Amino acid sequence: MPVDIPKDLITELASAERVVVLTGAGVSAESGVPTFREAHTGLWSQYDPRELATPQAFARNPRLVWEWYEWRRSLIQNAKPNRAHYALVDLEQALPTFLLVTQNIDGLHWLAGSRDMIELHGNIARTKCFEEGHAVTWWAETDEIPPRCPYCGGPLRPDVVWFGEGISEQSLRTATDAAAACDLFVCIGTSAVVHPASQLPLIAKRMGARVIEINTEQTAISVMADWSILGKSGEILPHLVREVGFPTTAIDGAAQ
Ligand code: BJW
Repeated sequence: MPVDIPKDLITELASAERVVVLTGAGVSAESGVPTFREAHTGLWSQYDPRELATPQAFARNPRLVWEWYEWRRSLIQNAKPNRAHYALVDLEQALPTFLLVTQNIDGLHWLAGSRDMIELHGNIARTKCFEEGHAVTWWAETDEIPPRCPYCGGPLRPDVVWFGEGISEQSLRTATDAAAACDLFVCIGTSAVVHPASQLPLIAKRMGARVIEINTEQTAISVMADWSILGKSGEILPHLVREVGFPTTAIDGAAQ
């Protein structure tokens, strides 16, 4: 049974002109994609990010890092968008100005149908050259792991943003400008501890926006949020879309 959604939140969303949504790994949890920081189940409870998600780790042991991302790719390839992903498509279609900023690299928002979106931390389905950054869609299959860049011979890596690497300047500027100009900022399924994504709700709040959080737990931003709704995003979001009276997409095949 979904939780009660406060009436003033429903009114706020129904009349919002500019909405920015920030999503994190929790949104894909109900699709079977593991989160990062949850005790016992999060990837970082089992794997050391310093050995797998930094450019230094890749330089030290490119094979280990490549194979770990191949394993993650195979998990993600089998995942389907869930009801939270589809509810965000409904919001994009119903609201006058909407931007989805996701930290997720799994491509599930795109697969669900979101289009006004920024993938801040890249996309695991894409590959690029570690040395020169060439975007690569094809490479010669040899015994070498990781494979080599067809343009310069450098090792290939996933096109995701590792710790210590910068976010694309254009994506970050678009996300920051939208956060500063929105009237409602919605943070969903993120622990909100990773910089610079974690700054976006703070920027929005400072510029006068109201902030909604939807998460199964309290997070770093719960205290500053105007509404903090505890629960699964795949349950809360469709319920919220219905309560506001926006058209909803019934997706029977969505992951629960
Ligand atoms: C549900 C749910 C359900 C579960 N429904 N909810 C010291 C201070 C400040 C900053 C730094 C610092 N030292 C270093 C930094 C910079 C660093 C950083 O922020 N580190 C912090 C951890 C301290 N940031 C960077 O390096 C970034 N670059 C940068 O800042 O450049 C300039 C710079 C460089 C160096 C130093 C200083 C400045 C780049 C960050 C890149 C992050 N990359 C990763 C990996 C991507 C590739 C991959 O997937 O392998 O991105 S790390 C990982 O964390 C991934 C995620 O996108 C990101 C955020 O995680 P997220 O999505 O919030 O997941 P969780 O697991 O944390 O939370 C899930 C939430 O869902 C939980 O709250 C659950 O409760 C909830 N939930 N089920 C709703 N059903």
